[in-house]
Amino acid sequence: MQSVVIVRDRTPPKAIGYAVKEDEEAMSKRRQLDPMAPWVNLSTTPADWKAASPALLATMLGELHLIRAFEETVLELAGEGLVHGPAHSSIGQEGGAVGSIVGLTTQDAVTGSHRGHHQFLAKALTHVSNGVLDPAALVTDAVQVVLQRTLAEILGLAQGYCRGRGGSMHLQWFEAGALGTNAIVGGGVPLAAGNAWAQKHGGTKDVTVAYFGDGAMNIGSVL
Ligand SMILES: Cc1ncc(C[n+]2csc(CCOP(=O)(O)OP(=O)(O)O)c2C)c(N)n1
Repeated sequence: MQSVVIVRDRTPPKAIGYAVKEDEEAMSKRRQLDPMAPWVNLSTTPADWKAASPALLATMLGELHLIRAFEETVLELAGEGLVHGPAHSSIGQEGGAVGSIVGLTTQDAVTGSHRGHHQFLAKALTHVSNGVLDPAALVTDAVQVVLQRTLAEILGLAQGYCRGRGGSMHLQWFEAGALGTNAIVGGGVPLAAGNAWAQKHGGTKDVTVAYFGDGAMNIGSVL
């Protein structure tokens, strides 16, 4: 798929209703921009849903519920003034994180930026559950530890994955393949590229997934 990105394009002066000379008009040039890396849009089909195993769908539903409840709790605590630092909630974006992470192995890696609770949790939960959750008994001991340590990190407490020194924007657990979120818009992309390079040159088939918001699109480290 070809995608065209028009950056801060201006409406041609004529179109907004005042006269310009021919040479002024000639100053406006258009050049088609095509990303060097292939971009694809991935969407599901009815056949995908038919082929998806009930166990996979149950696991996805379980992760979605856990992350949603977690984010609601973070917002509640932030509202009470108990988060001493930022709380960049990812509420409403759980689906993208779970859908893209549930199929990853522990050796696969993820990076994120300032808004990454959902990606971090999806990776950590997939790691401790080996990608299988039972919605009827969601909070196993291992899941409880992930939720508690992640919340502790956001609250700046010592139980956190980074001993509470990172907070909401710095969630990292190497053992789970969560290489780290960080405060730089688009900042996870070069880290992911470096890790993917190492994976490739290590002869593995592992992948690294980087997440970024639309605000990061024109940051130099992303495109
Ligand atoms: C390099 C850099 N520039 C500016 C900021 C300040 N900043 C923090 S969040 C943000 C908006 C990011 O938008 P987007 O990437 O779309 O993510 P969203 O917050 O909308 O999920 C900006 C500009 C920053 N953290 N890093």
